[in-house]
This record gives sequence, C-alpha cells and structure tokens, in this order.
Amino acid sequence: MQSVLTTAQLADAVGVSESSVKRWIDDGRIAASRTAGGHRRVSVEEAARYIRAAGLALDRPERLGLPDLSAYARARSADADLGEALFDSLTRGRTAGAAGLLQARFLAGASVAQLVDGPLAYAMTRVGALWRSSPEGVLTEHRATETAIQAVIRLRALLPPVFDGPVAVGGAPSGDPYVLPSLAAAAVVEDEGFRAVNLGPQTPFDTLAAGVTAFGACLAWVSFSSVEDPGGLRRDVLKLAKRLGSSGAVLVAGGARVDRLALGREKGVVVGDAMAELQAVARGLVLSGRAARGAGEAGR
Ligand code: B12
Repeated sequence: MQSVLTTAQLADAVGVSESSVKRWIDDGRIAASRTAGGHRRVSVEEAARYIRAAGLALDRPERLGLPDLSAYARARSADADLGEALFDSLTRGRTAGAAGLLQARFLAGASVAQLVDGPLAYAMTRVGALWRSSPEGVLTEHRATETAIQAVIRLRALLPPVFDGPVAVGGAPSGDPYVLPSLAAAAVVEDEGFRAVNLGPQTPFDTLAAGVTAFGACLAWVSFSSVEDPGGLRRDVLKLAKRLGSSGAVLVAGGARVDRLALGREKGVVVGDAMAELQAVARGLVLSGRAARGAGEAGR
C-alpha cells in the first residue's frame, strides 16, 4: 500500500481539480506534510478520513494506491447485496475482493461496526452452514475464515494511526479458538480512536487483566464464541469485571455464545449482542471524558 498521495492523485481519486485539493489543505481541512521541495503530501489514512467526513464519492479509486480497492473497483461497479458479494469473495479465497469491498464501503461512510455486524456476520453465517450441504464445506470454511481475517487486517490499515489515544485491550477466553470476532472488535474500537491491543484467542483472564494494567486501558472486551463450562466462565468473568472496575476500566462482553453465561445486569460488565454496542461504549467513554490516555507503548 502506498502511504502518501500527491495532490494530483487525491484530486483524480475524488474527481475534483488539483487546486481544490490544495485549497482544502491550505484551509486546514486536510492534514498534509511537505516534501523538501515544498510539495503537499497527504497520507492515505488522512485521505480516507476526509473522503468519509466530506461524503465524497470515488471517481477513480485506483488513484488512492490501495491495491485491494483497485482490484475490487475493476471487478464490479455496485453490489446490490453486500453480504452475498462478500460471501462470494470469501468462499473463493479472494482476499483482494473481500478487502476491497470492505474498504469501498468504509470510504463510502460505513463504520467498521456496521461492516462487521452487517455483511461480515452475514457472510460468515452462510460460511458456517456450508458443512451441512457439501463434503468440501469444512475446507471452504477454513479458507474463507482465513480470507476474512486478512480482509479485516487490510481494512484496519485504512484507520488513522492513534499515537496517544485511549487504550482498549481484549481477546477471547481460554479454550476459545476463534480469531475473527476479537480481531473485528479491535478494528471497531480503533475506528473510535482507541489504540487496540488484541490479545487474540485463548487469552487467560489473568493475562487480559495484566494487559489492562500494563497499557493503562480504560476499556476491555471479551468475545465468547466457544463456551464449554458456562458456570465457571461466568464466575471468572464477574471476578475479572471486579478487578478491572477497581482499576477504572469498563468490561464489554459479547460474541455468539455470550448468552450462555447468563450475564444480566451484573455490576461492571456491559453485555452486547453486536459490535454496535462495543462501538457505543467506546464512543461514550470518549464523549464523557472517561477515556483516559493509556500508559506506555500500546502498539499501532
Ligand atoms: C470460523 C468458524 C470456526 C473456526 C474458527 C477458526 C478461527 N481461527 O477463528 C473453527 C474451525 C475453529 C470452528 C470450529 C468449530 N465450530 Co465453528 N464456526 C465458525 C463460523 C463459520 C464463523 C465464526 C466467525 O468468525 N464469525 C464472524 C464474527 C465476526 O461474527 P460472530 O462471531 O457471529 O460475532 C457477532 C456478534 O456475536 C458480535 N460479537 C462478536 N464478538 C463480540 C465481542 C463484543 C465485546 C461484542 C459487544 C460483540 C461481539 O459481533 C459479531 C457481528 O455481529 C461460525 C458461523 C457463524 N454463524 O458465525 C461457525 C459456528 C460458530 N461453529 C459451529 C460449530 C458447530 C463448530 C464446531 C463444534 C465444529 C466441529 N464439529 O468441530 C467447532 C467447535 C470449536 C470450539 N472449540 O468451539 C457452529 C456453532 C453452533 C452452536 N450453536 O454452537 C457455528 C454457528 C456454525 C454452524 N452454523 O453450525 N468454527
């Protein structure tokens, strides 16, 4: 991926004159750097931010230098059904098609949470049903999951880097091998301006709590997709919530199997069915001023 754009490239991408782009920069609407020779340069993440904020349509997406987006734009013009289009790319193992689709919708204004709760969850649900209908279903499922993981990683590359924002730490519990839900949760909080530390699948709660302390996180997420011992896990989650609460961090629990823990209105745990709820908690922490900046180097 190209990391900086010239004013001509950005102008071509959104179908305006180069002088308009220069004016947006000089007005302070777009952050830019200057080359030694004084030419304006815009990072791809900043271009993406402005395109979304100003609601600009992409005229020549290939000029943004994002290979996945270019491949996607060449292959199709408009998808009536995003979830079906994503399912198609995932089951064919087409990472560029899947990543480009997510990037195109993100640039058109969709939030990461909307993309995960919408087309991604739809496509993965369909992927999960394949084993019933065909003997190759499991093969397709494994490849599609890896393709989806790569696509979400490439979508994260479009999010502006956060150097001193609040930190969120999360993962899936011990015994839970699922990669994609926690990875998607990390992208959702990054979209809200957090530095995300995704500890991934099979993360003991002690490790998660240690991560919250080490990085000074004000938000933690746990995604439950596999729950063998609901009673034990429920006790452990409530203990974790208490521990995090005393360090001032909010715990959000979600995932396809979180209902098995029967968490009601327990103190210290926010339970969410969808990524929209994680997004809302993250946003609320920022708006209320409770989103403290983290300690040390949290990544990104
Ligand atoms: C990929 C996958 C696997 C992979 C995971 C690989 C990997 N490296 O990640 C592997 C191969 C390991 C696997 C194994 C199994 N799987 Co599986 N798997 C799936 C599949 C296809 C996709 C899961 C996924 O990533 N979804 C994408 C994420 C983004 O969506 P989501 O998990 O639904 O989460 C949504 C919400 O819950 C929420 N959310 C998620 N996390 C969080 C966190 C927070 C904080 C919040 C607020 C919200 C939130 O946001 C998401 C979008 O709305 C699902 C199908 C499905 N319906 O999802 C089956 C599925 C979950 N698996 C299933 C089964 C049966 C199994 C196996 C038992 C198969 C077997 N016989 O071995 C094993 C069990 C493994 C185990 N230990 O639990 C069933 C579960 C049925 C049930 N009722 O329990 C499903 C539903 C498929 C099916 N239709 O039969 N699986």
